[in-house]
Amino acid sequence: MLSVIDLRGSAGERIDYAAVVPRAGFDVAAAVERVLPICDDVAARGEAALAEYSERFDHVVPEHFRVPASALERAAAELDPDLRKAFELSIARRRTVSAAELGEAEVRVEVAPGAVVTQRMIPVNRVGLYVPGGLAPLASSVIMNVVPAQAAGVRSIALASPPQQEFGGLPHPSILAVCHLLGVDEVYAVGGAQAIAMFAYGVAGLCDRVDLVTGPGNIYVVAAKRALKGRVNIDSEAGPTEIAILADASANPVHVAADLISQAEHDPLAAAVLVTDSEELAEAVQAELALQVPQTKHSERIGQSLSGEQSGIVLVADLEQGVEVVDAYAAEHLEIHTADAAGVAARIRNAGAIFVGAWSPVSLGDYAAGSTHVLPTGGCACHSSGLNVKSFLKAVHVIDYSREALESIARDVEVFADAEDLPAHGAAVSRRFAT
Ligand code: HSO
Ligand code: ZN
Repeated sequence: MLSVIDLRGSAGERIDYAAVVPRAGFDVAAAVERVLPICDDVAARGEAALAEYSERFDHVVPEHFRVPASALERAAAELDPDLRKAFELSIARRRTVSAAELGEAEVRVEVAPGAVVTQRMIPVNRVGLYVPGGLAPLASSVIMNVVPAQAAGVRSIALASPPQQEFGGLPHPSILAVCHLLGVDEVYAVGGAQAIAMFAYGVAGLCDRVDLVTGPGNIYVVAAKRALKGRVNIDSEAGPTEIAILADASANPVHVAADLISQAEHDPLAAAVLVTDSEELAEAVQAELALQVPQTKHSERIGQSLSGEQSGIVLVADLEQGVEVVDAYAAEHLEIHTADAAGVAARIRNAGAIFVGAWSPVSLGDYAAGSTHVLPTGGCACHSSGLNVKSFLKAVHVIDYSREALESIARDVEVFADAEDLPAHGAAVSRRFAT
């Protein structure tokens, strides 16, 4: 079911593994062209434009774009008790980890007597969180967006999710229920690029503009985030989900196959990549996939994902080469199923999140580990982080020097400024001490 790429002959060679390992085409640039007119239209015509795009893309226009408080309360009241318990567990664990991520609010350094630089972490004022509707209603994404924002101390939180025809133009009730559990009452039944534009520009009489937009979405959502970056800040661009598994002969093929399938379930474009030095494991996983895929509900899109060019098995000579390959690939999710899983995991530099050993599947991280599931895809893990408390904080340096502290380095500043041919910079210091 998975295609095989054999790299065993090229161990030790200098090859660009990132170009060899398959990856889905995700042409954000082309999508930007398509969403720009939508964004401009929302900026110009506000709610009228939202209604038009809602009709066109979601096939329903909500009675109110702002979800009424009563709908949030009702959704929470009607929650199945077991599901409520699962939500609460997920929230509690993500909160515990978020509190630890927060770190010091201030770092104060006296670099010389009377020369103080303090770094203050200040939350952004207002954020817009996007939660996709798509193939599955991702209530868990509400938790992953909201909890770190709250832990960071963000004062104003707005959330948007597409209106659903079958729920009378409201977002999915499980999304509304989680909002209520988390105390988020500013919720919009707005989806797609138009939701991102609403956040970036604001819509008169409906929604104030935000400073930062976060959350995953389809290619149009990602394109709108890219197009409007600068006007607002964004978290990383999240494309189709990816799982890479680095495994040796000690791995259990039943687990490996189940985990590949789990992320393939998201999207026909999802990527599932197994990197292994064991041909026997590779064969056993193929056999397991053939067994497990037909048994699962969404076997059609899973089959598309696994047989797509973005998925495959990469055979490597040894774990050394395996680490190089997964590092170059920089997967959104990386599972390590090797005899010394923790040791191998410690050597990985590029992955959105690393899942260590047989008992830490990606699905655990998707819902309840305490970690985030909003993670960089498409190789962005080599420069970006998953959504976390720091995503919602700005580092502000506060500079506080005494007269003596400035005077003692005035000449250095002046010399430096002269070298850049910016003498007025130097004068701004030296004038203070001119006699
Ligand atoms: N694996 C997805 C997140 C998710 N899974 C939500 C289930 N629900 C991207 O990290
Ligand atoms: Zn998932």
